[in-house]
Amino acid sequence: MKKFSESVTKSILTGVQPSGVITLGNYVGAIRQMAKMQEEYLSYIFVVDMHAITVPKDPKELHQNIRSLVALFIACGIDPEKNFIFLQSENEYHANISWLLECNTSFGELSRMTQFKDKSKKNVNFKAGLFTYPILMAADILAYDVDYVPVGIDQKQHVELARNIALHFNKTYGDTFKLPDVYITESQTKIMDLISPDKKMSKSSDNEKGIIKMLDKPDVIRKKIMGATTDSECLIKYDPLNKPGISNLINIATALSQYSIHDIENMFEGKNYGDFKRFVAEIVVQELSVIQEKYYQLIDSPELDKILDENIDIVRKIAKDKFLLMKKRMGMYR
Ligand code: ATP
Ligand code: LTN
Repeated sequence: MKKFSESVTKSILTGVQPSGVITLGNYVGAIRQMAKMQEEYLSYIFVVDMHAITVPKDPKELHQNIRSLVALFIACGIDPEKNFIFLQSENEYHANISWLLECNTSFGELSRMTQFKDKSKKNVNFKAGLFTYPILMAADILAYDVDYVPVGIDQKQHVELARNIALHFNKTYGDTFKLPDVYITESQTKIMDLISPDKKMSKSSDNEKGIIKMLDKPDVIRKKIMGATTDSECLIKYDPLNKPGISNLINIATALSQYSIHDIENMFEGKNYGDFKRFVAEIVVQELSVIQEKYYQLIDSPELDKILDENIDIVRKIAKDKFLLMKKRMGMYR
C-alpha cells in the first residue's frame, strides 16, 4: 500500500534510460530532484527498456542495466512506498496505446523531432523504432493523465509533441487525455567533468577519469578526485569563470554536505589543494558508500522483484483503462 501524504494532488511521470552508467552529475542534477518531488507529487518512474532498443543493445547487458537501474534508484532515495516504479515493457498497454497514437500522428510533425535527426545521423542503418520513439514516449505519458513531465531540456520537444497528439486526439474523438505540461529539471548545480571542468560531467564522456560513477569503489573515487584538474594559484575560492576546477570541487562538496561555499572557503584558507581534494573525496565516498550498501543489498534480492510486481499490477490497470477508452472513442469494438 502506497503512503501518499494528503497534500499530494498532482502527478508527475518520468522515464529513465537503462544506460548502464549513472554519474554523480545525474544523481545531483536529476535523481535527487526526483526524490524531493516524491514528497509533493504522485510519481510514476519507469525504466524505458522499449526506448532503449531503438538503437542496438546487447541483450545480456540490457538485462543487467535494467535491474541495476531500479536498484540504484531505490538506493538513491526513490522510495517505492511513494512512487510507482516499474519496467516499461512489463506494461504492454504502452505499446498498444502507442500504435493507436501512431495512427493519429502526422508524419510531418514527427519528422521535425530534432533528437531523431541527431541520432539517425549517428546510427547507420537506423531502425523505424528510432523514428517513432517520440510516439511511444507520448503513450507513456498520456496513459496516466499526469500533470507534469520532468525532463531535461533535450526532451522538451517530445513532451510538446505528446501534448499536441493529445490535443488532436481529444478534438477528433472527444475528451480522452489530460494535457501534460513539461517541467524542465535542469539543476542549478551542474557538476562538471573532473579533468575538463569546462564540460558537464556526462556518462558518454570518453575520459573515465573525469566522471564519478555511482558504483565506483571508494579508492577509485579518491583517485579520480585527487587527479582532478585545478590551477596553479593555490587558492581555494569559488570562481567558476577563472577557477573552474576548484569551483567544481566546491560545488560537489556543497551538494553532498551541509557546508556552504563560504564555509569551505573559510575552512581552507591558506591550505593546499591536496588537503582540499582529500576533504572533497571523503564527502563523496561517504555519500556514495551509503548508497552502494543499499544497492548491493537490493540487487539480487527478491525484494526488488516484489516492488516491481506490485507496481506493475497497479499501472497496468490504469493504462489498460486508457487503452480501452481510446478504442471505444475510435470505434474499435464489437
Ligand atoms: P549523456 O552523456 O548521454 O548526455 P548525461 O550523463 O549527460 O548523458 P543525461 O541523460 O543527458 O545525462 O541527463 C539525465 C538527467 O541528469 C538530466 O535531468 C540532466 O539535467 C541531469 N544531469 C546530467 N548530467 C548532469 C551534471 N553533470 N550535472 C547536473 N545534472 C546533470
Ligand atoms: N526519451 C526520454 C526517456 C523517456 C521519457 C518517457 C521521459 C521515455 N518515456 C516519458 C519522460 C516521460 C529520454 O531519453 N531521457
